[in-house]
Amino acid sequence: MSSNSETAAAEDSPAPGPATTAATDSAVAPFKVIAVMPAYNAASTLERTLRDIPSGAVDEIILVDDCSSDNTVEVATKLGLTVIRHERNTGYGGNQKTCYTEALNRGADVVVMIHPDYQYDSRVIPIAAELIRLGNVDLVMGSRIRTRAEALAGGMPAWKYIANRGLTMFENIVLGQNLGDFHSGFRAYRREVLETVPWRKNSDDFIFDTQFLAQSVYFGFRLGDIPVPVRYFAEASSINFRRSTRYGLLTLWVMKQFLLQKLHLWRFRIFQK
Ligand SMILES: Nc1nc2c(ncn2[C@@H]2O[C@H](COP(=O)(O)OP(=O)(O)O)[C@@H](O)[C@H]2O)c(=O)[nH]1
Ligand SMILES: [Mg+2]
Repeated sequence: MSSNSETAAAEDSPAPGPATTAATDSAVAPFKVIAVMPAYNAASTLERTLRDIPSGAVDEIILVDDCSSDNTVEVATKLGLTVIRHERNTGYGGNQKTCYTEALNRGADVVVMIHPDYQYDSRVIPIAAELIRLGNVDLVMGSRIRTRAEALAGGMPAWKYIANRGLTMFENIVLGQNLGDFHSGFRAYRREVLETVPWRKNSDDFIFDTQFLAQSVYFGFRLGDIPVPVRYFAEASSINFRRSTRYGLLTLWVMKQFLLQKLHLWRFRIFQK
């Protein structure tokens, strides 16, 4: 074989490596990163959350205020964010629906969701965006649980830790994944994920998050995670035992829906495009 025919064969075959997007193409293409913040009474923690975002890491920050009773809107406006205000409280899922609609309308290539309650380490935003830009994954989850000792020392209540471990293990098995934490509030998405997943059909409540992950797996997107240390303090965590229990039971229901849908035994709206 001459070296010429080897070159021709190499040109025909796809480039090696994990990326589906050619790295050279994405390196030159403009790549718009938008951070979205679903906010509810976040006035006292917003500025701290923003301060930790590395400069130049995001092109725009959209804050959606879900009819807070504090002055979240005034603080966010003063800090120069793009602010959208709900006239009535729609819930955490409803808030995210507005966040993603706005981010897509504004041309985001990657959307990073971060809570404005200063719970998640916002310094990792560019790392999550870069993993998506490189083509390694389509959706990045921030895992709050690197080790048990670290999670508990960081202030995660023991009952939350135990519930999280049980649910995450079960979800990994059902969805065929290997994520460290299925219930984190730090998430980054490739635009195509938001364009494909029918998240508008999801709940307006907290279970929106679990539905979204099950849908992402169902539609064939690649999920990955990075360690994101969290802080626990009064303003950063308001979900009580009762609400968490309801959320846990609904998570099991979403897993059941996923299995029935995958096995063609039933059809659920949230898995219909
Ligand atoms: N829209 C809306 N968001 C809420 C509500 N309660 C909490 N959130 C938001 O949901 C996110 C998670 O709530 P949080 O109390 O921090 O939960 P935890 O950290 O998991 O205990 C935060 O960004 C809150 O701003 C609510 O009633 N409505
Ligand atoms: Mg929180």
